[in-house]
Amino acid sequence: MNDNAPEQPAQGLTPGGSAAIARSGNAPAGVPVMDVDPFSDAFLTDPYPDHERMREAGPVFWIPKYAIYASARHEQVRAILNDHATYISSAGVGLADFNKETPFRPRSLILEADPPDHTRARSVLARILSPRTVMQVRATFAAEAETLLDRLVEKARSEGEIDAVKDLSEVYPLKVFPDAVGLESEGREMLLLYGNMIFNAFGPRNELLVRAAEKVKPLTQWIMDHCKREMLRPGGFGDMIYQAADAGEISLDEAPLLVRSFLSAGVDTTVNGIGNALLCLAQHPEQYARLRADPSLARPAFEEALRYESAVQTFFRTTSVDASLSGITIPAGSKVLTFLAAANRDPRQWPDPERFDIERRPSGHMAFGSGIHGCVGQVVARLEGELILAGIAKRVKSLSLAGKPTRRLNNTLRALASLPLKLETA
Ligand code: OVM
Repeated sequence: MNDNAPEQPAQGLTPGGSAAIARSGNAPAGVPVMDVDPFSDAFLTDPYPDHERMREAGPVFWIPKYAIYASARHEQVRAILNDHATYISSAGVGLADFNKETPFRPRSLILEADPPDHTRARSVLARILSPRTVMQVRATFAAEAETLLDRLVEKARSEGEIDAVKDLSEVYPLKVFPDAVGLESEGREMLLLYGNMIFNAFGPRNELLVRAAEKVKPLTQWIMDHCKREMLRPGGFGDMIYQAADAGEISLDEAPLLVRSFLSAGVDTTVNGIGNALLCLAQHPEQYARLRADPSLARPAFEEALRYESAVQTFFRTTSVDASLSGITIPAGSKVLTFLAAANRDPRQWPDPERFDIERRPSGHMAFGSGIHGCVGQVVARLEGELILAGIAKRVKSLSLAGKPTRRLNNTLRALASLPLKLETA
């Protein structure tokens, strides 16, 4: 594709498009039916009671409103994500079926691809985001966390409270990750708007998506402009993709689209991972006290927050063949919705799942997905989470809500608009 051309928003971003209407809502025989809209404001505001109903409905169930199969249990979500040949990604990992409608943007070479295409892209990004390379940015990420948190402690002292979203969870990832990618500072707030748009675009064409998509043209133009080699600092993660193209691992046309994956997936996810972790700690003071007493719990605390309030709540797959899951037949070409966040509170998997326990060590949680598409940036995400939580634990005796947190509803992300916090500093 011509990477100078603006991405085509296609027909995909206006309400009442063909997809949802064309499908039939007739329930397949023998499959439990859940009359639920997982993309409604009510569901997104508090998904957990519905998650429980969905897990109890059965291992696999049917959602008539969208004519899709779904699973909310850990065992089945894990099984789906680990059978990438049956449950494919190249037909899109949102509600839209790329075999039936044009994707709203050129498809991601890693997210919306299957082997063998996926494998090449994945190995380039996996090397750039490997523990070894990420180690090289650790000191910089740590210094930025220290500087920002010192400033916020001052702000909390002089103003009495901070907004942990506007002052912290949106600030830190927007600084350190794009810096590491090698993006200029100017205009970075575009990344948050773009993230909000693409994560809404995995859902239906509801009001959330329509509103987020109003700015789709200038946003995609800005993003694609900044994926060009000359816009990226030599030696950064973005430039490393172009070096992989120089080495012949990927083509030069593919490089900007892989940079786009960094800019798509690398900010809004960690913004909300960190924001949600701070909310969890503010709501569980006894857990914060344990972190305060032992800041080396920052990493397991962040992990437990990912399980308990997963930033990415859902992803879809599409069956490539007639599939059989827990005795239920899912015909070829079906969209299957995996409720990652519901799997993360499945009592079949986790003892006392509704308890936020920073010493739980919840290995096997689905917040980063699982299988060949499992989050390729999880080393970076964990680093950011750890550094922020450890930096707070060292400075702040206790934290508490200074007001009611507000949500930013998104079809895929569990996101906060504001989180007023009082910080008691030593
Ligand atoms: C991508 C992409 C976009 C959104 C999310 C994501 C969680 C990847 O463009 O590759 O992974």
